[in-house]
Amino acid sequence: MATITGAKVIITSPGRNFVTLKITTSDGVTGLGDATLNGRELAVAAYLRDHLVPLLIGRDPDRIEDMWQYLYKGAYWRRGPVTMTAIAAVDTALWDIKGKVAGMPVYDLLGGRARDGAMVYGHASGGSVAELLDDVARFRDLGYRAIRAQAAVPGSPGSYGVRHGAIYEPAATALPEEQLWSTEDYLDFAPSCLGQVREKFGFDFHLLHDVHHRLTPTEAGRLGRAFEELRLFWMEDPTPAELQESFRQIRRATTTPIAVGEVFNSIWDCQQLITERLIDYIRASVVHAGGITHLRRIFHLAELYQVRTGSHGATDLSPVSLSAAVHLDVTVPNFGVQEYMAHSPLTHEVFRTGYELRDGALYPSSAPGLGVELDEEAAARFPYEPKYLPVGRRTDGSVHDW
Ligand code: KDG
Ligand code: MG
Repeated sequence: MATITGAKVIITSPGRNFVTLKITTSDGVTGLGDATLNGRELAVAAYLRDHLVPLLIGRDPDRIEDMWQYLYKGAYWRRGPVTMTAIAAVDTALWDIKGKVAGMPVYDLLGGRARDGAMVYGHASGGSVAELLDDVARFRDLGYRAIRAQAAVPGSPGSYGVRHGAIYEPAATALPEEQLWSTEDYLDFAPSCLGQVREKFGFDFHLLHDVHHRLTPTEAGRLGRAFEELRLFWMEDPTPAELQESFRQIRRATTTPIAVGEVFNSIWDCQQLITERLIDYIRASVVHAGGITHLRRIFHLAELYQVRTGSHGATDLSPVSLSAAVHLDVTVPNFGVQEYMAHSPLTHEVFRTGYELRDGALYPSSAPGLGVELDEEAAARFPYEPKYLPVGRRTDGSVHDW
């Protein structure tokens, strides 16, 4: 029986911070797991180094489900983003190892592909509606079949999702930047902004929009109704989702499909949303929702209720996460869409990936395991840099959901 002989936490910042766990077995096989929690990276690194790595040494890397249960139930303190991201890193690395030992890509270990590739959505944005329209045109020319559209709300410098330069990276400052936000201005602006996208480009592509948790259920219902004639693929994170029952109110108000889940870390965060069909898409991720083992459980629960998947895939999820997501995406019957923001060339100096983007879809590598390698020498050239996500403030100065 092979055993785990080493587990190393690698922190690197090639364009942005990433935490990666690399597990090595007595047979010399290695596996990678993403452990990046944007703006709170070192908490997960310490959880891994100080509390999980000592538990891994000498264990059987084959027993993935048992390892998951051991780390989850064995902690006594359950759930939470730090714990679940750390467990995810171990879980993902063990799937990678199992695939390499079996000589199979992870999608084959998961039962094989239900589709060849996973449709992705790209992020079009603009400092104005005119800029947004140009960006939507660019994504259409690139072959994307699904496009998220965000534009700066006049008078709200804290508008979510507007790219400055080639890469959108909200965790950009050494201390949190405070950004002003007006819900009233946004509610006036968003329907007309997306309306202009449909007016110019029509309905032959999927249009998505991220509200980024900024509304109340009443406001979200009103916005969803205003979006109805635009036939969105989804309205994402209309409200903060701690209060799962509040989605009943949004549901009653509108038929615009709803997607939620990027900040969820366990099945308990979405159990009610799924079983009462209060959402249409579950957006939890491999890295923040306990790894492939736990995300698969969430996706299977969702399948029973005709809720489809739409995993989070911003650039703060490393190429290891993205690869794991695509392996899972191509296997689940209830796949919806995969978020995709290309990582920067600097990030790819450290992470060598095998997935490919073609015709608006990501195709997983057929290499054994996850098909991602981390160049440790390159990683060492990019030391950690403290970076925080912004904090939102209303125009009266009080803190709002960013
Ligand atoms: O770290 C925070 C980002 O991952 C988040 O703001 C991105 O909302 C996001 C999205 O839909 O990708
Ligand atoms: Mg989002």
